[in-house]
Amino acid sequence: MKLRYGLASPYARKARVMIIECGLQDRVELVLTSVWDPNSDIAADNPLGKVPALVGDGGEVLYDSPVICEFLDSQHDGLKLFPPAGGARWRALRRQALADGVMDAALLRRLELARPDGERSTAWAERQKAAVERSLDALEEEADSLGAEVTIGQVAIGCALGYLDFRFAHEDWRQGRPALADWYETFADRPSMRATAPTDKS
Ligand SMILES: N[C@@H](CCC(=O)N[C@@H](CS)C(=O)NCC(=O)O)C(=O)O
Repeated sequence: MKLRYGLASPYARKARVMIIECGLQDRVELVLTSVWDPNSDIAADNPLGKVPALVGDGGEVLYDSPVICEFLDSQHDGLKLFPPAGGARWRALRRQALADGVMDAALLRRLELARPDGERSTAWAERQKAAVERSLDALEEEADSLGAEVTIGQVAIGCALGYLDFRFAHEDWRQGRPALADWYETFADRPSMRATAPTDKS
């Protein structure tokens, strides 16, 4: 299998963390892909033009990080990061959705702020910022229950917080959120997280 990824992408980071957590390093080749390069061939694998995309040995392609992550979890016999059923499963999926939404809003805000004068909407950027702030507050509320397990929920939350540190370091999300900050300090120290820290350098 081949994972097409970007070094700065928090969505691709989820898949890279899963590969390590699931012990699949020998089965997945990492293929660095620049989606912003006008000559990028990513659309040949993912018509949406996005990373991550997972190309199977038979050529079948999976995309969108939740799909890729659940597929990777199906490829090992260890402890599952997608709980199989019941409340634990829905909690993990909801947490993943919340964290992916933080990534979406943070990325939209960043792209909006990078627009030239006259094309930029401050109101739109502020709307995205407010969504991130509310979501972080919600995560702070449940932070005490995050430490008990490692599921796709924690993986996605860790990648979302890592992205905020990477792109919005000047706006410290830890301020007023001590429980979330404590949880993240421990989670970010996992080998899977340390091995996948985002960077603009290739
Ligand atoms: N919902 C997708 C989002 C993936 C995504 O937006 N990836 C970004 C990189 S961080 C991308 O490839 N953007 C290229 C584009 O939007 O054209 C997922 O979870 O995989």
